[in-house]
Amino acid sequence: MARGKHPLMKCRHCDAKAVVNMRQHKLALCGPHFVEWVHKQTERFIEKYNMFTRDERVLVAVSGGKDSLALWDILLALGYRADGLYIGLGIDGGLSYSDESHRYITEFIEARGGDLTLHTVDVAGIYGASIPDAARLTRRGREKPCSVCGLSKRHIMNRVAREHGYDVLATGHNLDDEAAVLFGNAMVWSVDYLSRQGPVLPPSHPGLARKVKPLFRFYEREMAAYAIVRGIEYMYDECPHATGATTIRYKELLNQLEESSPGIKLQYVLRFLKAREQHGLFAQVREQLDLRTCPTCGQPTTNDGACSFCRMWERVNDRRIEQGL
Ligand code: Q46
Ligand code: ZN
Ligand code: ZN
Repeated sequence: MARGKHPLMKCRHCDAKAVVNMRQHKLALCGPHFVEWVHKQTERFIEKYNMFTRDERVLVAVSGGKDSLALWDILLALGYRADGLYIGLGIDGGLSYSDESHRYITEFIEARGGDLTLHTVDVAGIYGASIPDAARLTRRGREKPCSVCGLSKRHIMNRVAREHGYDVLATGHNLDDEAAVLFGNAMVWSVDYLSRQGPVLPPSHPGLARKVKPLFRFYEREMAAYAIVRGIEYMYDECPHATGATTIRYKELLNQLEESSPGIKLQYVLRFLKAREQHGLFAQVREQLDLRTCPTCGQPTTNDGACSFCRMWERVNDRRIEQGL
């Protein structure tokens, strides 16, 4: 777990051996001090970016991976009112990827006495087809089911948060995710995304939850270390459809830069956010975004008429009927 050439590096705060060495912070810590540091930092980020308060109800989107389970664990440890949401996508990959993911979440809950609230949405059970099947039935899934998947996850998260009255929807995106997405958006100057990407996304419609990413300043390897130190068992494998994704290539590229310039990924994201805030970058784009309300589901859309989610599932169900499925 410790990185680099100093296997016997000591913790900055005690005599114990460090389990993690964060070069970008010039900080090496033992297990207990690292956990304490992660908790304090998360609390600081939640306050600094006005993410949520202890009175608000938080819905954490959990996938069974290290980041989302670490996030849930941290929020519970800090005393926030955090419940979980698991979306069963119906993805197979050797042994069923989705079933395995669900198993890790169930174990996480059992390890904490079983007294946690988890909302589970089974996509096939509710909408009539799993994500890979829906992708196959529409032209969207010609190569990968990711666009069908992303669209559906966004919609379901909004829906569950609204139906159950959550103020906030929290996801486990870490710094590596944020930097890679920022890099991708900046590569093609996707001003629309660049105007919105950040640790807090205010609701665009009444009744929708605020979206927050409390872990966005932690490196991916820090979250892996946190999960291990805390004894959180998590789904190690990526979704089988993630392989070859552009984001993964960007992550590798950014890691090469990080190797020679520790901290560059963090600066890249933080300075972007600062420049946008201080100089009003992309503010006009944000104002011009013409959001309407989908007449079918009531969620925001840039479409005239039904949103992309409703259109897509209507097509899936038409095909299912045509094909007698
Ligand atoms: S979008 Fe694509 Fe992910 Fe959905 S199909 Fe798998 S890789 S899970 S973040
Ligand atoms: Zn220590
Ligand atoms: Zn809709």
